[in-house]
Amino acid sequence: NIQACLFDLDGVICDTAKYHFQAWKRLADELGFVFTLEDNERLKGVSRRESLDIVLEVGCVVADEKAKGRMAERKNEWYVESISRIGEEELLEGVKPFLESLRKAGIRVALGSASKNADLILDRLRIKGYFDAIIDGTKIAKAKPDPEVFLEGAKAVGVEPSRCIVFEDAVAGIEAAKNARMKCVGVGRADLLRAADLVIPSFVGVDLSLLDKLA
Ligand code: G16
Ligand code: MG
Repeated sequence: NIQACLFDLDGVICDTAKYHFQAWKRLADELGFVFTLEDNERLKGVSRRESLDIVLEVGCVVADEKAKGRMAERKNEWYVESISRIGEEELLEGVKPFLESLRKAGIRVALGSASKNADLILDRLRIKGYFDAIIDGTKIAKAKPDPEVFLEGAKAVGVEPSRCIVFEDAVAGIEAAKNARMKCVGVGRADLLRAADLVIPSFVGVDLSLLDKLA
């Protein structure tokens, strides 16, 4: 039986990708090159520093470590500025009712995100209380597809990996779940998320019966 649900943040609970995009685009504008929404797709689930390397590669910009550190910091300041203003309305549809039903059923809930701003985002979305554990970029060393973030989540809520379901929108995240020997539900397009055990387009109408399908 499933005893815990582990959630990715960006693309599963909230569409923070658009705010990451705005901030990276602002950096690209300053550096004098074009950064598109399509380029931004490559940054999903990727850590801040790795994202910066991809952004600089798009613009063919070469920079030393010190300059890169400053760029990543400025991007983050702009990003934090925008997410500090978000509210409950940014929660993706169906997420809150599903979190509520998990709570009522006594299923443990954890976050497994690459973001170092996860705490702030959950706060702004007013859903922090639904999480028994928050494992984010401040607590892990190895990025997805490494299973670390989800294994730590399972450990934090005291549940065996085989009794956990991961909800993910990124291919690397699904791989991370598989590497952790957990069940995985892809959230998004079935053609892109083939490696998941099951794919849902969104959480609209999703209830506890989903857990039985994967048990
Ligand atoms: C998220 C986003 C990534 C972002 C990363 C780090 O991952 O998908 O685009 O680069 O967090 O974010 P921050 O700069 O806030 O530390 P996830 O795992 O929640 O999908
Ligand atoms: Mg994601």
